[in-house]
Amino acid sequence: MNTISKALIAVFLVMSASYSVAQNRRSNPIVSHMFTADASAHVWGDGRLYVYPSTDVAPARGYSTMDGYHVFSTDDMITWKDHGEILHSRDVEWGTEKGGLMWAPDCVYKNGTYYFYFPHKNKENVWEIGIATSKNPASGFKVQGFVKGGNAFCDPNVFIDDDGQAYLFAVRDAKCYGAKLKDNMMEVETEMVHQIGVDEHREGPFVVKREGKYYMIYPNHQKPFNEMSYSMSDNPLGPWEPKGLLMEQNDVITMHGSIVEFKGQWYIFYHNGELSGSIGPQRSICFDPVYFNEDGTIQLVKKSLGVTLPTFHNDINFNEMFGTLAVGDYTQNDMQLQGIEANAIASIQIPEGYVVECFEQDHFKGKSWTFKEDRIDLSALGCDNKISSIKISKVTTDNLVKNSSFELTTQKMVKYWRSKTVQCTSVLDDTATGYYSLQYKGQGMPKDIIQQVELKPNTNYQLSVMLKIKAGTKGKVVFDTTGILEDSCKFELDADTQADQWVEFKDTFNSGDLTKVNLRCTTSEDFDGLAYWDNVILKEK
Ligand code: FUB
Repeated sequence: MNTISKALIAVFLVMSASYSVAQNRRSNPIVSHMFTADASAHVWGDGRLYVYPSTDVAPARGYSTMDGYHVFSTDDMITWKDHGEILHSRDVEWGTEKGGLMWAPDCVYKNGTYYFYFPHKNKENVWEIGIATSKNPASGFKVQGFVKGGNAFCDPNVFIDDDGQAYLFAVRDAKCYGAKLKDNMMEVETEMVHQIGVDEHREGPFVVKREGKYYMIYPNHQKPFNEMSYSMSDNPLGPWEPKGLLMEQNDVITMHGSIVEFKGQWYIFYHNGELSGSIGPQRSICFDPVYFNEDGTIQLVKKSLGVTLPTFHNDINFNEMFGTLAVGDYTQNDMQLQGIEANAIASIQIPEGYVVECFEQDHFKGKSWTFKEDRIDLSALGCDNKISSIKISKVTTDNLVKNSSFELTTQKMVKYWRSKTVQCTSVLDDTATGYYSLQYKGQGMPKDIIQQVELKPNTNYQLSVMLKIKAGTKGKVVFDTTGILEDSCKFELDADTQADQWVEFKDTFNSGDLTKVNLRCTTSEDFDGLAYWDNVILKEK
Protein backbone atom coordinates (compact mmCIF):
# COMPACT_ATOMS: atom_id res chain seq x y z
CA MET A 1 0.00 0.00 0.00
CA ASN A 2 1.44 3.38 -0.93
CA THR A 3 1.79 6.30 1.49
CA ILE A 4 -1.15 8.25 0.02
CA SER A 5 -3.54 5.29 0.39
CA LYS A 6 -2.37 4.77 3.96
CA ALA A 7 -2.93 8.44 4.72
CA LEU A 8 -6.43 8.30 3.18
CA ILE A 9 -7.31 5.22 5.21
CA ALA A 10 -6.00 6.92 8.36
CA VAL A 11 -8.15 9.99 7.63
CA PHE A 12 -11.16 7.75 7.02
CA LEU A 13 -10.55 5.87 10.30
CA VAL A 14 -10.25 9.12 12.24
CA MET A 15 -13.46 10.42 10.62
CA SER A 16 -15.41 7.24 11.34
CA ALA A 17 -14.11 7.20 14.93
CA SER A 18 -15.30 10.74 15.56
CA TYR A 19 -18.62 9.95 13.86
CA SER A 20 -19.24 7.04 16.23
CA VAL A 21 -18.39 9.24 19.22
CA ALA A 22 -20.96 11.77 18.05
CA GLN A 23 -23.58 9.03 17.80
CA ASN A 24 -23.05 8.17 21.42
CA ARG A 25 -23.57 11.67 22.67
CA ARG A 26 -27.12 11.06 23.64
CA SER A 27 -28.89 10.02 26.77
CA ASN A 28 -32.59 9.41 27.30
CA PRO A 29 -34.34 10.59 29.33
CA ILE A 30 -32.30 13.75 29.39
CA VAL A 31 -33.48 14.92 32.81
CA SER A 32 -33.38 12.43 35.66
CA HIS A 33 -33.51 14.55 38.81
CA MET A 34 -37.12 15.64 38.29
CA PHE A 35 -40.06 14.82 36.04
CA THR A 36 -40.46 16.91 32.91
CA ALA A 37 -42.87 16.86 29.94
CA ASP A 38 -43.99 18.78 26.84
CA ALA A 39 -40.49 19.74 25.74
CA SER A 40 -40.25 22.83 23.58
CA ALA A 41 -36.73 22.97 22.12
CA HIS A 42 -35.06 26.01 20.54
CA VAL A 43 -31.57 27.01 19.52
CA TRP A 44 -30.72 30.58 20.48
CA GLY A 45 -28.01 33.02 19.44
CA ASP A 46 -25.43 31.69 21.92
CA GLY A 47 -25.38 28.45 19.94
CA ARG A 48 -26.84 26.35 22.76
CA LEU A 49 -30.00 24.30 22.52
CA TYR A 50 -32.58 25.22 25.18
CA VAL A 51 -35.51 23.08 26.24
CA TYR A 52 -38.57 24.58 27.95
CA PRO A 53 -40.63 21.73 29.39
CA SER A 54 -43.41 21.64 31.94
CA THR A 55 -42.85 20.00 35.32
CA ASP A 56 -44.65 16.94 36.67
CA VAL A 57 -44.72 16.77 40.44
CA ALA A 58 -43.51 13.89 42.58
CA PRO A 59 -45.26 11.99 43.97
CA ALA A 60 -47.81 12.03 41.15
CA ARG A 61 -50.91 14.01 42.10
CA GLY A 62 -52.45 14.60 38.69
CA TYR A 63 -51.91 17.08 35.88
CA SER A 64 -53.65 19.88 37.78
CA THR A 65 -50.77 20.01 40.26
CA MET A 66 -48.14 20.76 37.60
CA ASP A 67 -46.38 23.86 38.83
CA GLY A 68 -43.35 25.89 37.85
CA TYR A 69 -41.00 25.63 34.87
CA HIS A 70 -37.30 24.79 34.67
CA VAL A 71 -35.12 25.42 31.64
CA PHE A 72 -32.44 23.00 30.42
CA SER A 73 -29.69 23.62 27.90
CA THR A 74 -26.91 21.75 26.18
CA ASP A 75 -24.22 22.24 23.61
CA ASP A 76 -23.43 18.60 22.95
CA MET A 77 -26.80 16.84 23.35
CA ILE A 78 -25.52 14.71 26.20
CA THR A 79 -24.69 17.04 29.03
CA TRP A 80 -27.62 19.12 30.17
CA LYS A 81 -27.59 22.10 32.45
CA ASP A 82 -30.61 22.70 34.66
CA HIS A 83 -30.95 26.49 34.86
CA GLY A 84 -33.42 26.14 37.71
CA GLU A 85 -36.98 27.31 38.04
CA ILE A 86 -37.86 30.33 35.90
CA LEU A 87 -41.53 30.71 36.78
CA HIS A 88 -44.09 29.35 39.23
CA SER A 89 -47.86 29.71 39.55
CA ARG A 90 -47.31 31.88 42.61
CA ASP A 91 -45.74 34.47 40.27
CA VAL A 92 -48.94 34.74 38.23
CA GLU A 93 -51.09 37.43 39.78
CA TRP A 94 -54.10 36.79 37.53
CA GLY A 95 -53.88 33.02 38.01
CA THR A 96 -56.18 30.67 39.85
CA GLU A 97 -55.86 30.83 43.65
CA LYS A 98 -55.36 27.05 43.71
CA GLY A 99 -52.01 27.26 41.91
CA GLY A 100 -50.80 24.36 39.76
CA LEU A 101 -52.08 24.09 36.19
CA MET A 102 -48.88 25.34 34.60
CA TRP A 103 -49.10 23.28 31.41
CA ALA A 104 -47.10 22.95 28.21
CA PRO A 105 -45.13 26.17 27.52
CA ASP A 106 -43.19 27.59 24.60
CA CYS A 107 -40.55 30.28 24.20
CA VAL A 108 -39.52 32.53 21.32
CA TYR A 109 -36.90 35.20 20.84
CA LYS A 110 -37.69 38.50 19.16
CA ASN A 111 -35.75 41.78 19.05
CA GLY A 112 -33.63 41.14 22.13
CA THR A 113 -36.44 39.67 24.26
CA TYR A 114 -37.33 36.08 25.13
CA TYR A 115 -41.13 35.61 25.27
CA PHE A 116 -42.21 32.67 27.40
CA TYR A 117 -45.81 31.55 26.74
CA PHE A 118 -47.47 29.33 29.32
CA PRO A 119 -51.03 28.03 29.62
CA HIS A 120 -52.52 28.66 33.03
CA LYS A 121 -56.06 28.98 34.40
CA ASN A 122 -57.32 32.37 35.51
CA LYS A 123 -59.36 33.13 38.63
CA GLU A 124 -62.55 32.12 36.75
CA ASN A 125 -60.92 28.74 36.06
CA VAL A 126 -60.56 29.41 32.33
CA TRP A 127 -57.33 28.85 30.38
CA GLU A 128 -55.29 31.88 29.40
CA ILE A 129 -51.98 31.98 27.56
CA GLY A 130 -49.68 33.70 30.00
CA ILE A 131 -46.65 35.69 28.84
CA ALA A 132 -43.43 36.24 30.74
CA THR A 133 -40.47 38.05 29.24
CA SER A 134 -36.76 38.29 29.90
CA LYS A 135 -33.58 39.51 28.28
CA ASN A 136 -32.05 36.09 29.08
CA PRO A 137 -33.11 32.68 27.78
CA ALA A 138 -33.10 30.93 31.15
CA SER A 139 -33.54 33.48 33.92
CA GLY A 140 -35.17 36.76 34.89
CA PHE A 141 -38.64 36.06 33.43
CA LYS A 142 -41.36 38.46 34.60
CA VAL A 143 -45.04 37.86 33.95
CA GLN A 144 -46.47 40.53 31.60
CA GLY A 145 -50.06 39.33 31.43
CA PHE A 146 -51.70 37.03 28.92
CA VAL A 147 -52.36 36.96 25.20
CA LYS A 148 -55.33 39.11 24.24
CA GLY A 149 -57.48 36.88 22.05
CA GLY A 150 -56.06 33.69 23.56
CA ASN A 151 -58.77 33.20 26.19
CA ALA A 152 -59.86 29.53 26.63
CA PHE A 153 -56.92 28.23 24.58
CA CYS A 154 -54.21 25.90 25.89
CA ASP A 155 -50.85 24.47 24.72
CA PRO A 156 -49.45 27.58 22.99
CA ASN A 157 -46.82 27.36 20.29
CA VAL A 158 -45.37 30.51 18.79
CA PHE A 159 -43.64 30.33 15.45
CA ILE A 160 -41.72 33.24 13.90
CA ASP A 161 -41.39 33.17 10.14
CA ASP A 162 -38.36 34.36 8.16
CA ASP A 163 -40.01 37.75 7.61
CA GLY A 164 -40.31 38.27 11.39
CA GLN A 165 -44.08 37.66 11.53
CA ALA A 166 -45.05 35.70 14.63
CA TYR A 167 -47.90 33.19 14.68
CA LEU A 168 -49.67 31.74 17.69
CA PHE A 169 -51.00 28.19 17.56
CA ALA A 170 -53.04 26.83 20.44
CA VAL A 171 -55.67 24.27 21.34
CA ARG A 172 -59.35 24.42 22.24
CA ASP A 173 -61.57 21.32 22.51
CA ALA A 174 -58.75 19.19 21.10
CA LYS A 175 -58.69 21.25 17.90
CA CYS A 176 -55.79 23.35 16.67
CA TYR A 177 -56.25 27.07 16.00
CA GLY A 178 -53.81 29.69 14.75
CA ALA A 179 -53.50 33.43 14.12
CA LYS A 180 -50.89 36.11 13.49
CA LEU A 181 -49.53 37.77 16.60
CA LYS A 182 -49.20 41.54 16.68
CA ASP A 183 -45.72 43.03 16.90
CA ASN A 184 -46.09 43.40 20.67
CA MET A 185 -46.28 39.57 20.82
CA MET A 186 -49.16 39.89 23.29
CA GLU A 187 -52.24 40.17 21.08
CA VAL A 188 -53.56 38.19 18.17
CA GLU A 189 -54.16 40.18 15.00
CA THR A 190 -57.35 38.35 14.06
CA GLU A 191 -59.49 35.72 15.73
CA MET A 192 -57.86 32.32 16.21
CA VAL A 193 -58.69 30.26 13.11
CA HIS A 194 -59.26 26.50 13.06
CA GLN A 195 -56.35 24.86 11.27
CA ILE A 196 -57.56 22.66 8.42
CA GLY A 197 -55.70 19.43 7.77
CA VAL A 198 -54.67 18.57 11.31
CA ASP A 199 -57.95 16.88 12.12
CA GLU A 200 -56.54 13.98 14.08
CA HIS A 201 -54.98 16.60 16.31
CA ARG A 202 -55.46 16.26 20.06
CA GLU A 203 -53.14 18.86 21.62
CA GLY A 204 -49.60 20.26 21.70
CA PRO A 205 -49.01 21.65 18.17
CA PHE A 206 -45.47 22.73 17.24
CA VAL A 207 -44.64 24.48 13.96
CA VAL A 208 -41.27 24.77 12.20
CA LYS A 209 -40.12 25.74 8.73
CA ARG A 210 -37.61 23.81 6.65
CA GLU A 211 -36.61 24.50 3.06
CA GLY A 212 -39.66 26.71 2.47
CA LYS A 213 -42.19 24.19 3.82
CA TYR A 214 -44.10 24.51 7.09
CA TYR A 215 -44.39 21.48 9.36
CA MET A 216 -46.79 21.07 12.23
CA ILE A 217 -46.16 18.13 14.55
CA TYR A 218 -48.92 17.19 16.99
CA PRO A 219 -50.14 14.34 19.21
CA ASN A 220 -53.10 12.46 17.73
CA HIS A 221 -55.99 10.72 19.46
CA GLN A 222 -54.58 7.19 19.36
CA LYS A 223 -55.58 5.09 22.38
CA PRO A 224 -54.42 4.12 24.93
CA PHE A 225 -51.37 6.27 24.19
CA ASN A 226 -51.23 9.15 21.70
CA GLU A 227 -48.86 9.01 18.75
CA MET A 228 -47.07 11.93 17.11
CA SER A 229 -48.47 12.87 13.69
CA TYR A 230 -47.48 15.66 11.37
CA SER A 231 -48.88 17.80 8.57
CA MET A 232 -47.19 20.02 5.99
CA SER A 233 -48.19 23.26 4.31
CA ASP A 234 -46.93 26.00 2.00
CA ASN A 235 -48.38 28.61 4.34
CA PRO A 236 -47.92 29.13 8.07
CA LEU A 237 -51.67 29.11 8.71
CA GLY A 238 -52.44 26.22 6.41
CA PRO A 239 -54.39 24.60 4.95
CA TRP A 240 -52.32 21.66 6.08
CA GLU A 241 -51.85 18.32 4.42
CA PRO A 242 -51.80 15.40 6.87
CA LYS A 243 -48.64 13.29 6.37
CA GLY A 244 -49.31 10.54 8.87
CA LEU A 245 -47.26 9.13 11.67
CA LEU A 246 -44.02 10.70 12.88
CA MET A 247 -43.49 8.71 16.06
CA GLU A 248 -45.19 5.68 17.54
CA GLN A 249 -46.77 5.83 20.97
CA ASN A 250 -44.80 5.64 24.19
CA ASP A 251 -45.94 4.32 27.55
CA VAL A 252 -48.01 7.30 28.73
CA ILE A 253 -51.21 8.82 27.32
CA THR A 254 -49.81 12.17 26.28
CA MET A 255 -47.27 12.82 23.53
CA HIS A 256 -46.31 16.45 23.35
CA GLY A 257 -43.03 17.61 21.88
CA SER A 258 -41.14 19.73 19.42
CA ILE A 259 -38.76 19.52 16.51
CA VAL A 260 -35.57 21.53 16.07
CA GLU A 261 -32.36 21.67 14.03
CA PHE A 262 -29.13 21.78 16.02
CA LYS A 263 -25.63 21.71 14.58
CA GLY A 264 -26.88 20.37 11.25
CA GLN A 265 -29.04 17.57 12.66
CA TRP A 266 -32.80 17.65 13.21
CA TYR A 267 -34.16 16.25 16.47
CA ILE A 268 -37.56 15.50 17.89
CA PHE A 269 -38.16 16.08 21.60
CA TYR A 270 -40.90 14.10 23.31
CA HIS A 271 -41.69 12.53 26.65
CA ASN A 272 -42.29 9.05 28.04
CA GLY A 273 -42.82 7.36 31.40
CA GLU A 274 -39.44 5.63 31.39
CA LEU A 275 -38.26 6.97 34.73
CA SER A 276 -41.49 6.62 36.69
CA GLY A 277 -42.54 3.26 35.33
CA SER A 278 -45.26 4.69 33.05
CA ILE A 279 -46.99 6.89 35.60
CA GLY A 280 -48.99 9.36 33.44
CA PRO A 281 -48.29 12.62 35.25
CA GLN A 282 -44.64 11.70 35.90
CA ARG A 283 -43.09 12.01 32.52
CA SER A 284 -39.52 12.43 31.29
CA ILE A 285 -38.28 14.30 28.25
CA CYS A 286 -36.19 12.54 25.61
CA PHE A 287 -34.96 13.22 22.11
CA ASP A 288 -34.01 11.31 19.00
CA PRO A 289 -32.73 12.29 15.58
CA VAL A 290 -35.16 13.03 12.78
CA TYR A 291 -34.45 12.34 9.12
CA PHE A 292 -36.18 13.88 6.11
CA ASN A 293 -36.87 12.21 2.78
CA GLU A 294 -35.98 13.94 -0.47
CA ASP A 295 -39.59 15.07 -0.96
CA GLY A 296 -39.52 16.79 2.43
CA THR A 297 -41.60 14.20 4.27
CA ILE A 298 -40.23 12.89 7.56
CA GLN A 299 -39.19 9.32 8.30
CA LEU A 300 -40.76 7.50 11.22
CA VAL A 301 -38.63 8.27 14.28
CA LYS A 302 -36.56 5.43 15.68
CA LYS A 303 -36.63 5.82 19.45
CA SER A 304 -33.48 5.09 21.36
CA LEU A 305 -32.27 4.81 24.90
CA GLY A 306 -29.55 7.32 24.26
CA VAL A 307 -26.01 7.00 25.51
CA THR A 308 -24.48 3.67 24.73
CA LEU A 309 -20.99 4.18 26.12
CA PRO A 310 -19.55 5.63 29.33
CA THR A 311 -18.72 9.32 28.93
CA PHE A 312 -15.96 11.22 30.72
CA HIS A 313 -16.10 14.87 31.72
CA ASN A 314 -13.64 17.39 33.05
CA ASP A 315 -16.19 19.20 35.20
CA ILE A 316 -18.38 18.01 38.01
CA ASN A 317 -21.59 19.23 36.38
CA PHE A 318 -21.31 16.87 33.41
CA ASN A 319 -21.14 19.88 31.12
CA GLU A 320 -17.71 19.61 29.54
CA MET A 321 -17.15 16.30 27.85
CA PHE A 322 -13.86 14.66 26.89
CA GLY A 323 -15.49 11.78 25.09
CA THR A 324 -16.63 8.21 25.38
CA LEU A 325 -14.77 4.93 25.95
CA ALA A 326 -15.85 1.46 24.87
CA VAL A 327 -15.23 -1.78 26.79
CA GLY A 328 -11.49 -2.25 27.40
CA ASP A 329 -8.52 -1.42 29.61
CA TYR A 330 -7.03 2.06 29.28
CA THR A 331 -3.67 3.19 30.63
CA GLN A 332 -2.96 6.89 30.92
CA ASN A 333 -1.40 6.82 27.47
CA ASP A 334 -4.38 4.94 25.96
CA MET A 335 -6.77 7.52 27.36
CA GLN A 336 -4.72 10.37 26.01
CA LEU A 337 -4.87 8.78 22.56
CA GLN A 338 -8.67 8.88 22.88
CA GLY A 339 -8.57 12.58 23.78
CA ILE A 340 -9.26 12.00 27.47
CA GLU A 341 -6.98 13.77 29.92
CA ALA A 342 -6.60 11.05 32.53
CA ASN A 343 -5.75 13.25 35.51
CA ALA A 344 -8.49 15.74 34.75
CA ILE A 345 -11.58 13.53 34.89
CA ALA A 346 -14.12 15.06 37.26
CA SER A 347 -17.32 13.20 36.42
CA ILE A 348 -18.41 10.08 34.59
CA GLN A 349 -21.76 9.14 33.12
CA ILE A 350 -22.28 5.40 32.89
CA PRO A 351 -25.12 3.92 30.87
CA GLU A 352 -26.94 0.81 31.97
CA GLY A 353 -24.94 -2.37 31.63
CA TYR A 354 -21.43 -1.00 32.13
CA VAL A 355 -18.96 -1.12 35.00
CA VAL A 356 -16.16 1.44 35.17
CA GLU A 357 -13.22 0.70 37.41
CA CYS A 358 -10.98 3.71 38.05
CA PHE A 359 -7.42 3.48 39.37
CA GLU A 360 -5.44 6.18 41.10
CA GLN A 361 -2.22 5.06 39.45
CA ASP A 362 -1.34 4.24 35.89
CA HIS A 363 -1.39 0.61 34.72
CA PHE A 364 -4.35 -0.28 37.01
CA LYS A 365 -2.49 0.14 40.30
CA GLY A 366 -3.15 1.87 43.60
CA LYS A 367 -6.50 2.83 45.10
CA SER A 368 -9.50 2.01 42.92
CA TRP A 369 -13.18 2.92 42.67
CA THR A 370 -15.85 0.91 40.87
CA PHE A 371 -18.96 2.55 39.41
CA LYS A 372 -22.07 1.20 37.71
CA GLU A 373 -24.99 2.79 35.88
CA ASP A 374 -24.97 6.29 37.22
CA ARG A 375 -23.65 9.79 36.94
CA ILE A 376 -20.60 9.90 39.12
CA ASP A 377 -19.43 13.18 40.58
CA LEU A 378 -15.85 12.29 41.44
CA SER A 379 -15.32 15.36 43.60
CA ALA A 380 -17.86 13.96 46.07
CA LEU A 381 -15.52 10.99 46.48
CA GLY A 382 -12.38 13.09 46.56
CA CYS A 383 -11.00 11.40 43.47
CA ASP A 384 -11.62 14.05 40.84
CA ASN A 385 -8.49 14.78 38.82
CA LYS A 386 -6.84 11.69 40.31
CA ILE A 387 -7.83 8.90 37.92
CA SER A 388 -4.83 7.57 35.98
CA SER A 389 -6.07 4.37 34.38
CA ILE A 390 -9.47 2.84 33.71
CA LYS A 391 -11.01 -0.55 33.02
CA ILE A 392 -14.43 -0.73 31.38
CA SER A 393 -16.45 -3.91 31.25
CA LYS A 394 -20.01 -5.03 30.65
CA VAL A 395 -22.19 -6.33 33.42
CA THR A 396 -25.41 -8.26 33.31
CA THR A 397 -27.90 -7.82 36.08
CA ASP A 398 -30.98 -9.76 36.98
CA ASN A 399 -32.30 -6.92 39.15
CA LEU A 400 -35.66 -5.78 37.76
CA VAL A 401 -35.42 -2.43 39.52
CA LYS A 402 -34.19 0.23 37.11
CA ASN A 403 -32.36 2.33 39.65
CA SER A 404 -31.44 0.35 42.69
CA SER A 405 -30.65 3.48 44.70
CA PHE A 406 -34.26 4.26 43.86
CA GLU A 407 -33.46 7.91 43.48
CA LEU A 408 -34.72 9.86 40.56
CA THR A 409 -31.88 12.24 40.84
CA THR A 410 -28.37 11.70 39.76
CA GLN A 411 -26.91 14.82 41.26
CA LYS A 412 -27.28 15.39 44.96
CA MET A 413 -30.32 17.62 45.38
CA VAL A 414 -33.75 16.43 44.36
CA LYS A 415 -35.16 19.80 43.47
CA TYR A 416 -38.63 18.60 42.59
CA TRP A 417 -39.24 17.49 46.16
CA ARG A 418 -40.72 20.78 47.21
CA SER A 419 -43.39 20.16 49.76
CA LYS A 420 -43.28 22.65 52.61
CA THR A 421 -42.94 19.99 55.26
CA VAL A 422 -40.72 17.57 53.41
CA GLN A 423 -37.26 17.75 51.95
CA CYS A 424 -35.76 14.91 50.07
CA THR A 425 -32.18 14.77 48.91
CA SER A 426 -30.05 12.12 47.38
CA VAL A 427 -26.67 12.21 49.04
CA LEU A 428 -23.42 10.39 49.17
CA ASP A 429 -23.15 8.19 52.22
CA ASP A 430 -19.90 6.33 52.76
CA THR A 431 -21.69 3.44 54.36
CA ALA A 432 -24.18 2.98 51.54
CA THR A 433 -23.79 -0.04 49.32
CA GLY A 434 -24.71 1.99 46.26
CA TYR A 435 -23.05 5.21 45.28
CA TYR A 436 -26.05 7.36 46.07
CA SER A 437 -28.74 6.58 48.55
CA LEU A 438 -32.13 8.18 48.88
CA GLN A 439 -32.44 10.39 51.92
CA TYR A 440 -35.63 11.72 53.49
CA LYS A 441 -35.36 14.53 55.99
CA GLY A 442 -38.50 15.94 57.45
CA GLN A 443 -41.56 15.53 59.53
CA GLY A 444 -45.27 14.95 59.08
CA MET A 445 -47.04 13.08 56.35
CA PRO A 446 -44.65 11.04 54.24
CA LYS A 447 -44.26 11.66 50.53
CA ASP A 448 -43.91 8.38 48.69
CA ILE A 449 -41.38 7.61 46.01
CA ILE A 450 -42.68 4.82 43.83
CA GLN A 451 -41.17 2.74 41.07
CA GLN A 452 -43.41 0.41 39.10
CA VAL A 453 -41.88 -2.90 38.02
CA GLU A 454 -43.33 -5.46 35.63
CA LEU A 455 -43.85 -8.99 36.90
CA LYS A 456 -44.46 -12.35 35.30
CA PRO A 457 -47.61 -13.92 36.72
CA ASN A 458 -47.28 -16.94 39.03
CA THR A 459 -43.57 -16.42 39.54
CA ASN A 460 -41.50 -16.39 42.72
CA TYR A 461 -39.58 -13.20 43.42
CA GLN A 462 -37.14 -12.04 46.04
CA LEU A 463 -37.21 -8.42 47.16
CA SER A 464 -34.49 -6.85 49.28
CA VAL A 465 -33.60 -3.33 50.37
CA MET A 466 -31.13 -1.57 52.64
CA LEU A 467 -32.67 0.83 55.18
CA LYS A 468 -31.05 3.21 57.63
CA ILE A 469 -32.45 5.60 60.22
CA LYS A 470 -30.68 8.29 62.19
CA ALA A 471 -30.49 7.97 65.96
CA GLY A 472 -33.14 10.10 67.67
CA THR A 473 -35.53 9.93 64.70
CA LYS A 474 -39.17 9.43 65.62
CA GLY A 475 -41.30 7.00 63.60
CA LYS A 476 -40.22 4.47 61.00
CA VAL A 477 -38.52 4.30 57.64
CA VAL A 478 -40.67 2.05 55.44
CA PHE A 479 -40.18 0.19 52.18
CA ASP A 480 -43.12 -1.76 50.84
CA THR A 481 -45.08 -2.93 47.84
CA THR A 482 -48.31 -1.02 47.41
CA GLY A 483 -51.40 -2.98 46.51
CA ILE A 484 -52.16 -6.55 47.34
CA LEU A 485 -48.57 -7.52 48.03
CA GLU A 486 -48.42 -5.09 50.90
CA ASP A 487 -48.89 -7.71 53.53
CA SER A 488 -46.12 -9.92 52.29
CA CYS A 489 -43.44 -7.32 51.62
CA LYS A 490 -43.35 -4.49 54.10
CA PHE A 491 -40.04 -3.57 55.70
CA GLU A 492 -39.84 -1.08 58.56
CA LEU A 493 -37.05 0.20 60.75
CA ASP A 494 -37.15 2.52 63.73
CA ALA A 495 -34.32 4.16 65.63
CA ASP A 496 -35.03 2.16 68.79
CA THR A 497 -34.39 -1.10 66.96
CA GLN A 498 -31.21 -0.11 65.14
CA ALA A 499 -29.89 3.34 64.30
CA ASP A 500 -27.11 4.84 62.19
CA GLN A 501 -26.32 1.69 60.27
CA TRP A 502 -27.57 0.02 57.14
CA VAL A 503 -29.87 -2.93 57.75
CA GLU A 504 -30.75 -5.36 54.97
CA PHE A 505 -34.35 -6.58 54.65
CA LYS A 506 -35.35 -9.49 52.45
CA ASP A 507 -38.59 -11.29 51.61
CA THR A 508 -40.03 -13.50 48.91
CA PHE A 509 -43.43 -13.50 47.25
CA ASN A 510 -45.32 -15.11 44.44
CA SER A 511 -46.80 -12.71 41.87
CA GLY A 512 -50.03 -14.73 41.42
CA ASP A 513 -52.19 -12.83 38.89
CA LEU A 514 -50.18 -9.61 39.18
CA THR A 515 -48.33 -8.24 36.16
CA LYS A 516 -47.04 -5.10 37.89
CA VAL A 517 -46.02 -4.06 41.36
CA ASN A 518 -45.33 -0.67 42.88
CA LEU A 519 -42.21 -0.55 45.04
CA ARG A 520 -42.43 2.31 47.49
CA CYS A 521 -40.06 4.27 49.73
CA THR A 522 -41.98 6.01 52.47
CA THR A 523 -42.11 6.69 56.22
CA SER A 524 -44.65 6.27 58.96
CA GLU A 525 -47.01 9.20 59.52
CA ASP A 526 -45.46 10.22 62.84
CA PHE A 527 -42.01 10.50 61.26
CA ASP A 528 -39.61 13.23 62.34
CA GLY A 529 -35.94 12.91 61.44
CA LEU A 530 -33.73 11.29 58.83
CA ALA A 531 -34.20 8.09 56.87
CA TYR A 532 -32.34 6.40 54.03
CA TRP A 533 -33.12 3.78 51.36
CA ASP A 534 -30.67 2.04 49.07
CA ASN A 535 -29.86 -1.00 46.98
CA VAL A 536 -33.35 -2.16 46.11
CA ILE A 537 -33.19 -5.54 44.41
CA LEU A 538 -36.11 -7.44 42.95
CA LYS A 539 -35.28 -10.64 41.13
CA GLU A 540 -36.82 -13.89 40.11
CA LYS A 541 -36.11 -16.57 42.63
O1 FUB B 1 -48.60 18.45 30.48
C1 FUB B 1 -49.94 18.88 30.66
C2 FUB B 1 -50.69 18.68 29.41
O2 FUB B 1 -50.60 17.32 29.01
C3 FUB B 1 -50.13 19.44 28.23
O3 FUB B 1 -50.48 20.78 28.20
C4 FUB B 1 -50.67 18.61 27.13
O4 FUB B 1 -50.11 18.88 25.91
C5 FUB B 1 -50.37 17.22 27.64
O5 FUB B 1 -49.04 16.83 27.43
